[in-house]
Amino acid sequence: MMASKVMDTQCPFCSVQCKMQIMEKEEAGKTTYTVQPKANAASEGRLCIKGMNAYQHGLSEERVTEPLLNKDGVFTPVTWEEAYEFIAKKFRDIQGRFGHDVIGVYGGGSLTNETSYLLGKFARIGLQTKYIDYNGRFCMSAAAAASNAAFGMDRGLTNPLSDIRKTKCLILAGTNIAECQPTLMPYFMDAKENGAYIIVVDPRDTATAEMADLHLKVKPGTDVALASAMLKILLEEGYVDHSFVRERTTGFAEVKKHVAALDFDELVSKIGVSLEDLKEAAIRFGSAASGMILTARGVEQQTDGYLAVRNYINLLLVTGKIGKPGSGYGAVTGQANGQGGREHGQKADQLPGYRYIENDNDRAYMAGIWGVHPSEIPHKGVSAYEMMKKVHAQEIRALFLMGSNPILSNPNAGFVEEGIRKLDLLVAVDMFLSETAQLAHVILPAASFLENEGTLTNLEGRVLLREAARPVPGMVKQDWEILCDIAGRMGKGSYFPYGSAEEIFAELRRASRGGMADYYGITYDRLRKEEGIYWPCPTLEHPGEKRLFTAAFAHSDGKAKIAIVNHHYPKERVDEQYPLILTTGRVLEHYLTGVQTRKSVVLASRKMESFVEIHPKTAQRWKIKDDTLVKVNSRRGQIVVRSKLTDSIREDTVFVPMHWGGLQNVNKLTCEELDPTCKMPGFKICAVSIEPLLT
Ligand SMILES: Nc1nc2c(c(=O)[nH]1)N[C@H]1C(S)=C(S)[C@@H](COP(=O)(O)OP(=O)(O)OC[C@H]3O[C@@H](n4cnc5c(=O)[nH]c(N)nc54)[C@H](O)[C@@H]3O)O[C@H]1N2
Ligand SMILES: Nc1nc2c(c(=O)[nH]1)N[C@H]1C(S)=C(S)[C@@H](COP(=O)(O)OP(=O)(O)OC[C@H]3O[C@@H](n4cnc5c(=O)[nH]c(N)nc54)[C@H](O)[C@@H]3O)O[C@H]1N2
Ligand code: SF4
Ligand SMILES: [Mo]
Repeated sequence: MMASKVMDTQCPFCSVQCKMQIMEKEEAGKTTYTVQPKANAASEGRLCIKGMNAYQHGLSEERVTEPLLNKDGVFTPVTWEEAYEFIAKKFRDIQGRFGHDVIGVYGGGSLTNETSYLLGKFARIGLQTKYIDYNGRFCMSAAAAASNAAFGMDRGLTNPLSDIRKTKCLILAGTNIAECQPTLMPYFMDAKENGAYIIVVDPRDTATAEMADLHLKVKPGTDVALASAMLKILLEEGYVDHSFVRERTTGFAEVKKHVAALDFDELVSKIGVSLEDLKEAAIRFGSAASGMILTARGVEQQTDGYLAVRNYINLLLVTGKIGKPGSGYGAVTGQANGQGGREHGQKADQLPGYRYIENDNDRAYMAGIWGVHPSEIPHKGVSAYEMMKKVHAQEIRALFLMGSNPILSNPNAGFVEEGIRKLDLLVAVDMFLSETAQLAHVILPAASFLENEGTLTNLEGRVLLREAARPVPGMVKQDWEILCDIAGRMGKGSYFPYGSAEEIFAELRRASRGGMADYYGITYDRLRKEEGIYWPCPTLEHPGEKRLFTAAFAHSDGKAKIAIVNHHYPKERVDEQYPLILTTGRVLEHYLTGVQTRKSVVLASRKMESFVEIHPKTAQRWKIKDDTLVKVNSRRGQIVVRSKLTDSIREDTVFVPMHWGGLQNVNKLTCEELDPTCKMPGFKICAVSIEPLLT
C-alpha cells in the first residue's frame, strides 16, 4: 500500500517522546491513517496506544482554527488583528490602573523549549509582570527541589535509560510506568531477566506492581516514614558505603544519630507495611551490587513530597548507589517537555538555563542576553496555585494561559473556577475549547504537535527535535508567533524579532550557556544527525552528558547532601465524616485533563468515563455495588463517578483518575495545602466519604 503522505513526528504525550510515522492515504474520497513507530533511542521503536492514536486529536474537526472572541456569551470568529487589538488594549488598560503585576502568565510542560523560553521572556520583558508559573509546578516541583538540594542539580534521570538494564535492584516508588510510560516497560523486564530485584511502593496493585518481586502496599502519604524505616535498617544492618559517604557526601553523622532515635513500631504503624517486608526491601537494596530508585507523582504530589524524595535519595547516598553504571536516581518526568519546560524560565523563580531570578549574577547575565538593565527583570512571582489564589482575590485580573487546563488540573478546583470567572480578561491559547478555554474572553488557536517545530527534552535529559509534519490548519498560529505578535502590540517588538523556532533556540542556547542546564552545544543540525543530545552540553564538540555525578555532584564542594528528614503530616486528616483516603492518578488510555485524548475516538471509546476504585469490603460497608454511580464527597466538594470494586486497592483508600471534567472532576475534592518547600499540592491525599447516588 502506497501512502500518499508521510508525517514524521513525535508523540505529544508523555516524557518518553517516542518517534513515529503517520501515513495518510486518500482513496475514493476517503482518507485513512496508519501509524507506525519509528526507532529512536528512548522508545527503541515502540509506541503505546496513546501514541498510536495521537493523530486523531491533531486532525480533529473540533480543533479551534480561528481566533474567537467571546461577544455577549457567544464565541465569535475574528481576525488575528482584532483579537490582538482587544488583548493589547485590555492589558494596557488594567496595567495602567493596577500596575504591571496585575497580569498572570500560566504555561505548560507540553510546550516546546522554544515556547517555554519565550513565554518566560514574554511575561518578564513583554508584559513586565513577575507572575508566571506553569502546570509543571503540579508535576515536577517536589523532585526538582529535592534533586537541587541533594545533588545541586535537577535532571530527571541521573542515568540514561539503558542503565536500567544494568541495575541489580530497583525501587519504583509511586510510579506506574506500565500505564504512564508504557514503552519503557521492556527496560524493566530486561533488568529482571538480568537478575534485578524489583521493589514497587504503591497503595494499589498496579500493572507496574505486577512485575515486582516485592510490593510494599503503602498507606498513602507515608513514604517519608517508609524511607526512614529502610534507612534505619540499612544503617543497623551495616549496608553503608563508608568510603562513598566520606568522600562524596556531607551530613551523614547527623542523619545517623537522627535515624538511630526513630522507633520502628511507630514507623510501621504509620506505613501499613510489615517490618519483615521493609527489612526484605532494605536488605535487598543494600546488598545489591548496584541499585536505582525512581520516584514519580505518588511520592511527590504530597504536602511532604520534597521531603519524601530527599529521604529516598538518602537511601542512594548512604549505600553509594549513584553516579555509576546501573546506579542512580530518577524522577520519572511526566509531560512531553516536563524536563525542558522546567529549565528555561516558565517557573516563578527561574531564568533560562536553570538560572535563578533572585541571583544577581544570573539576572545580570540574562539582562545582557535580553538587552535590558538587570533592574528591568521582575523578581520572583508565586507558584501556580498561589497564582490562582491571587486570581480569586482579584490581585491578578488578567490571565494569559498557554498549554494548560487549570480548572481541571488545579487542586480545590471549585475555588479555582470561581476565581477564573472573576477575571477581567482570560486569554486561552489552545488547540481546543478546553473546560478552561470555555471561560475565556479570547481563544487563540494554537498549532498541534503535527504542525509545530521545536525541541523537547525527554525524561533522560535528552534533547530531541520535533519537526513540523504538516502545515497549520485554518488561521492557526505557532505559540511563539502569538507571543511575538502580542509583545509587539505592547511596544516590545524589538525584543521579539524571531522568524522561526530555530532562531529562538539560538537565543536559548546563549541564554543557557554556563548555566546548570547548558544547551549551548546543541544545534538543530546536530539534533538532526544525532539521536538526541543530553544536557549539559556546553560546546559544539561536547557529546552531552549521559550519566551525571560520576566524579562530583553539582554543589560547590562537589558533594551530595544527606539530610535529616522528618515526617510532615498533611493538615487534611480522615475523621468520622470523611473516613477514607482518596488518591488520584492516571489510566493508560487518557492523558492529563483529557482535552486531547477525549477527542480521540479510539481512546475515548476504551474509557468513556471516570470511576472510583473501592475495595469490596469498603464498598459493602457503605452499601455500594459494583458498576453503580457513587457520590464521593470531601470537605471542598462532591463528584459523581462509577464504582469499580477491586481488591487491588487498600481498604482505607479509594482511587479516582484525573482525566474528566464537570461532575467527574476529581480536583473538586482535593485540598489546597501545598508543600511548604516546593509548593506542590497534595493531590495524592484527601479525606472523603462515599455513598451510592441512588439509595
Ligand atoms: N496514560 C497516561 N500516561 C501519563 C500521563 C497521563 O495522564 N496518562 N501523564 C503524564 C504525566 S504529566 C505524569 S506527571 C506522569 C505521572 O506518572 P505517575 O506518577 O506514575 O502516575 P500517577 O497515576 O499519578 O501516580 C503513580 C502511582 O502513585 C500511587 N500512589 C498514590 N499515592 C501514593 C503514595 O502515597 N505513595 C506511593 N508510593 N504511591 C502512591 C498511585 O496508586 C499510582 O499508581 O505520567 C505521564 N504519563
Ligand atoms: N488530582 C490530580 N490532579 C492533577 C494531577 C494528579 O495526579 N491528580 N497531576 C498534575 C500533573 S502531574 C499535571 S502535569 C497537570 C496537568 O494539567 P494541565 O496542564 O491542565 O493538563 P493538560 O490536559 O495537558 O492541558 C493542556 C492543555 O493545553 C493544550 N495544549 C497541548 N499542547 C499544546 C501546545 O503545544 N500549545 C498550546 N497552546 N496548547 C497546548 C491542550 O489542548 C490542553 O487544553 O495536572 C495536575 N493535576
Ligand atoms: S504516551 Fe509516552 S509512551 Fe506512549 S507513545 Fe507517547 S511518548 Fe511514547
Ligand atoms: Mo505531570
